[in-house]
Amino acid sequence: MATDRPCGPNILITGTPGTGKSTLAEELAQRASLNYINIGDLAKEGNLYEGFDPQYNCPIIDEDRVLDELEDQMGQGGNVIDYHGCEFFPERWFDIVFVLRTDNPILYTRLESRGYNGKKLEDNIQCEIFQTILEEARDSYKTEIVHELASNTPDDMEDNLDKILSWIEQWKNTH
Ligand code: DAT
Repeated sequence: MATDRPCGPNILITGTPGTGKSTLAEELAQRASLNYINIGDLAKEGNLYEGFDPQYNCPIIDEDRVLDELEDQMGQGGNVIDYHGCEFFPERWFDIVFVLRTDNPILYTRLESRGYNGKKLEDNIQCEIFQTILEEARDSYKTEIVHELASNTPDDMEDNLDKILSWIEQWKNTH
């Protein structure tokens, strides 16, 4: 993680797994010179886990320790956070929240090619059908800072990058 932190907004990129969060957030952070933070990777590197979920065959993130780990850095701004959930972060952390959305057949293919199958695949597809993450974001942050972005095609990705980069420029002009 970078120690020489740039000033700038804190941006949350969230959405169902496979919607394109990491691809978008990494590219965004690079183009805007912000810090990219993938919560899954952070937990893995710091072993910030509190157990194991046998149903999904994956470790359970210790949310309190993740928050402690990030508090100082978030206070300084200039971070792009990438995570498939959003309700456990403090509301004050984020200047803007983007929820990526992908049409079901496209998401299904992406998750299948990632090796998801059975319940894990079905649950993630259901999560997108019921727009669970979008609802979670709207419940957790002021509605005016929550934006839904289509993430089906490479053109969508470029459009989304352009939109977010121009929002960052505006933010910088007013802060
Ligand atoms: P996430 O971080 O949400 O799990 P990802 O960034 O790993 O998703 O993307 C999953 C796959 O989909 C990966 O192969 C890249 C591809 N992808 C992501 N966004 C896309 C888009 N807008 N158009 C086409 N492919 C996309």
